[in-house]
Amino acid sequence: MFCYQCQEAAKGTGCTVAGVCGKTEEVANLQDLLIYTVKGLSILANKGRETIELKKLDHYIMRALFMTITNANFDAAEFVSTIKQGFSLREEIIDVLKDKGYTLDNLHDSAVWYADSDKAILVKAESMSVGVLATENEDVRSLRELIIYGLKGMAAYAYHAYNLGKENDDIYAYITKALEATLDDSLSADDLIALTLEAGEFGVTTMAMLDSANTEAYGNPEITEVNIGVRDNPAILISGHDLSDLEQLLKQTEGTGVDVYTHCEMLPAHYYPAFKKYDHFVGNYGNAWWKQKEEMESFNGPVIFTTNCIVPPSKSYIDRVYTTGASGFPGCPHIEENEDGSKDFSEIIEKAKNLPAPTEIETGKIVGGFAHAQVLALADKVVDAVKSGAIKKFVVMAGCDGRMKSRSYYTEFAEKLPKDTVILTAGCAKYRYNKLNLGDIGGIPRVLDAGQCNDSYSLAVIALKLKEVFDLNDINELPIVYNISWYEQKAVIVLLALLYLGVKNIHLGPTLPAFLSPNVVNVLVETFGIGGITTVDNDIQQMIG
Ligand code: SF4
Ligand code: SF3
Repeated sequence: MFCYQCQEAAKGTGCTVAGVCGKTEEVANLQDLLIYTVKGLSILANKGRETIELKKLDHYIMRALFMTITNANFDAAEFVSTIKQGFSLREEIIDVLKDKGYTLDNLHDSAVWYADSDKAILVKAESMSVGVLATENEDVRSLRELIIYGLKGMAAYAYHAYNLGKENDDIYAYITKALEATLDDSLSADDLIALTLEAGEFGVTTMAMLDSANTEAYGNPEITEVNIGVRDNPAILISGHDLSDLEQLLKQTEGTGVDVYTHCEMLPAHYYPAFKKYDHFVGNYGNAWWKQKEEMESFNGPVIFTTNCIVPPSKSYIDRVYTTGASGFPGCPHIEENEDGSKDFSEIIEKAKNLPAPTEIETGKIVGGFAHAQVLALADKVVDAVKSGAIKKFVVMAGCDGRMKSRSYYTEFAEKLPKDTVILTAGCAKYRYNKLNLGDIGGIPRVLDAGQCNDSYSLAVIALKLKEVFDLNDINELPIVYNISWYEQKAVIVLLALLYLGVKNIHLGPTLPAFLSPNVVNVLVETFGIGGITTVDNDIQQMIG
């Protein structure tokens, strides 16, 4: 195996024996083979995109990409079965293409390879020709993987929007175009860079689509105090990013005596008006994903993962872990979706009834809900605070959290920021500083949480609006600096989206991606002023002055 897609890649270069994330060699290889298979399917899709119906295939590709995101799915059997599903879809599309008179000679191996048994699939998965290292030139490999990781993030966000009834064929067309391009040896580095920027453009489109899917279904997030304590009822903990799963769980638990709590990236669900009507939607339990072992242990009730980030569960609670959507873990029941998108969570609810209430690990409240509509409703106040000098700078600290000790940098950074600065955040990165009590500036909290990582889109909308209000030509003239932390591939699409919007001088930490070769880093530095982080004092001096 060779995997270097996340921030915790072994030795800062790549995992080669087993994943630091807990992914086995077998699963890593199968993920590569699934990506290889969807590249082949993309070649076929691109041939007929203008003339044939591709919805089923596009949905398959979207879910397959999402399954390979760090910490989403650890289930080898699910990857084997998804690859086999790819074979059937391939046969279907080949038949349709042939019927329409397309010639299908000399297809790339990714579009024709076949294995007639699970064992043969595993043998193919081990082959070096399907993995990341199949591309020998490290710069080409770097750019290809940067694009693929961006596509994984894009697919994840598109999947959530799709679950709420929104999709966009242009996004699917870009995904298959880009996947095929990652096999094309005739493309130059410049071609691949152009394709990377296009990923950013479609990243913005996808996040905007998800934003409208979420807000049209559940209303605009509003300032909300979220309880972080517990009640004395049995309960279910829901984690991940999928709001439609949460809605279904809330409806099905209503009146059962079972409470529902959010974990990690599901916290922002509390900010949506539509979920406030559920009295049994009690609060948020715990912190970012990497603390889940201790927190899920003390939660006592069933846990449902709707997406990443799963940490391989301990024996003490694995029998109460469930997955759904693109997530999976061997031995944990997977709640399948019915044809109409509905899911039956009754098994989990029954299980909860027989388990003790959560053990209290903290008490109090945290405040969030500062997505674009809420911040723009406060625009006058914000603009006045900037004009009067009460707010000197906004610091975007969105992104992911992770288990590396060096991430204490972000807590210290937040603590040491001058009192006339406001942190704009989104994603699980917030858990490094959202319970610090950093105060407010004239009633505006110093930490404004827009929501999940995809709600980084909200931060971009806010920046663009401020640019308009202050009558500036360039988004970079705003008093906003970016100190973003990343972990997995959703952060890659968020970063590419910000670059597409013209944001410069983003600091990215706690380390730069292992998948960026030195030459690709140079391009990002020269073109976009991207930099890493140093020490808290240095960086505050440099970013805030
Ligand atoms: Fe390693 Fe990250 Fe890949 Fe897991 S996802 S195998 S930790 S690089
Ligand atoms: Fe966190 Fe996994 Fe990225 Fe959605 S939950 S931000 S790491």
